[in-house]
Amino acid sequence: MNQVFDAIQRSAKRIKNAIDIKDIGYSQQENSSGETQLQLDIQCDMIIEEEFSKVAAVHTISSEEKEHAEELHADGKYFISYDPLDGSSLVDVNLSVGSIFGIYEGGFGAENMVASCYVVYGPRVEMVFAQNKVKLYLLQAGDFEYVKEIRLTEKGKLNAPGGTQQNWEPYHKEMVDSFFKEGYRLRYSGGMVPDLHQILLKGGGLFSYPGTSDKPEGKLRRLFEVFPFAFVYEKAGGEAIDGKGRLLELGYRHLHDTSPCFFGSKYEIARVKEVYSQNG
Ligand code: FDP
Ligand code: ZN
Repeated sequence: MNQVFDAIQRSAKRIKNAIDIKDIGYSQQENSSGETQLQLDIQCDMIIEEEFSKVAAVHTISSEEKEHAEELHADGKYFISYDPLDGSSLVDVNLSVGSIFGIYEGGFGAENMVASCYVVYGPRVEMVFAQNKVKLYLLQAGDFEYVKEIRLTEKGKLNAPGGTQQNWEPYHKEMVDSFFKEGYRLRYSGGMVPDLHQILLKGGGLFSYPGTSDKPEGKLRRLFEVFPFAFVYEKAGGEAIDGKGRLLELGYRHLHDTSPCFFGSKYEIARVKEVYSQNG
């Protein structure tokens, strides 16, 4: 696992660099010197693939950017799903973006998950690694330094409701409003990584991305986004559900399957369960 962790750290530093130096607006076009440039998310995908290729313990990787999984080392034990640059459209407006990693042993699937990790590229680069505990690291002078353990409180103050409101179910809207009526504050940047990171570090709250009339299975991808964050939230003392049951008890049929998802502290998730068991 240490080698996997090291490979993620190396990837994160290279991705940070790629974000910093990337020419804006030249994606898949010729740049001023006549060479074709790669889209930033593709470039980040290649960086991660390159770093995991060096780790013999990694059996297979699956990227949000690619349709199929790719075997790297037949004798390895880890299967890693990753979203190389989540929220990549936010780079253009200089908001935070992130990389997400789900680490499985013996095969993909929530039941095989043994660790997960994400990196936030914001004013600072931070990494959160969840195994038995959830630990925060900060990139400082070229290295990731341990900062602290992250624990969620029982009840938070932030509400991050995803999805197009126009397509929300009426009971979902009522539930979201009920939190605002209780004094919760809206925090939603449109980047899953910084939005969930904020709730974790500010003690708690609710991030929701429900099934909607146009997308009954939600938008966020199980293997690349939902399972890794569900693992982080549970290990930090919170909960992660699809409306009724634990996200980490969901299976998947295709690598790119999505799921409605709710991440939060215990108090908020109890309300989601109450509302969704009566309606969903
Ligand atoms: P994006 O499509 O910009 O990569 O990965 C999906 C995601 O971003 C998440 O980061 C984010 O939480 C969500 O989409 C935002 O979706 P909406 O714009 O529908 O709120
Ligand atoms: Zn994503």
